[in-house]
Amino acid sequence: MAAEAPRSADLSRQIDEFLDLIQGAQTFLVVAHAHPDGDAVGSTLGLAKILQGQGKDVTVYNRDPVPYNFSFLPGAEEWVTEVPVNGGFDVTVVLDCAEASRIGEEFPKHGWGETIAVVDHHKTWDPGFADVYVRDVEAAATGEILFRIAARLGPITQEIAENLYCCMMTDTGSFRYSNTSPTAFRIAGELVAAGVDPWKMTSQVYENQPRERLDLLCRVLETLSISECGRLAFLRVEDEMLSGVDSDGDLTDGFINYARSIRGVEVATQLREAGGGVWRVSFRSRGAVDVSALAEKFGGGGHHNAAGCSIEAEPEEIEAELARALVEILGPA
Ligand SMILES: [Mn+2]
Repeated sequence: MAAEAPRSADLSRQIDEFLDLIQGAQTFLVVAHAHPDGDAVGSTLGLAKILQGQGKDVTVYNRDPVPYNFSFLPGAEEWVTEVPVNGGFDVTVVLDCAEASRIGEEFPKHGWGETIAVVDHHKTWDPGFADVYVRDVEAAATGEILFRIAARLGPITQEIAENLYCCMMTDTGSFRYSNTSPTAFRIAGELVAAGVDPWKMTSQVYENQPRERLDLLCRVLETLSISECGRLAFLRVEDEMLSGVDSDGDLTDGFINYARSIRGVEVATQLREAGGGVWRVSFRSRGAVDVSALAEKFGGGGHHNAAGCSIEAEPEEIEAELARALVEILGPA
């Protein structure tokens, strides 16, 4: 397996430090952000397989269950959604986020392990959270960084490859977004060479939808509104729409892309009821606008093209406030 050359001396040093940490430890807790997406699930299960291949004991935890379309991934059956009580872990590895708040309220201030390590590609991070960081904001996915780590440890098994391919495929929007770099294609190629069947991955992740998802999409698309200037689109997901819909995971994942796909729209936002008058707000931009900066204004964060935050207010107020903030960023039409 040809290892992808390190992007920078700094990344290489961070990976060395992470590998040293692994060698000296035996029991691991692996966790990613709540509401896990394909990169969070694939990197969690991929790292578990990498560590197990080194003879380590691994507990795979997330506050939320594995979404239905990722449950085929190798190792998904080991995923637990309860904080292990008598863990006593040597190391907790936090993936695809670099802040305690994104893991969920249950995550104790100092983690469960002696040491916390972060592997992440988000811009937003908390420098006081972990002991060891492997951060590369140029990486298309957290799975891309894990590929570099795995390649240092030995051959990439099919089980590792399927999980890391899931990371690459989902975080690049099936190799369509602007983060689809030559490196992303090269790594995806290595993973296919290691045994990944691209059609199997596509069909499990994207063409395995319950009928209820399309029914829900119809209801959510009815809420579509576009600002006067035509550059902002809003979608809303209300609890009521979800009543009677029974599924593991978020059936609304990806709906926001329909709003962004409208000609002239620069930023799409989706409001989702999160209980207690709080709305979880997601942003997707076409590229001109850095929505992570926008999300940070409201206490959230993310990437240039995809970010989110939570706001407590009436949905109409939130939409009006976001429209004002966005027009300020975008300038006059
Ligand atoms: Mn990611």
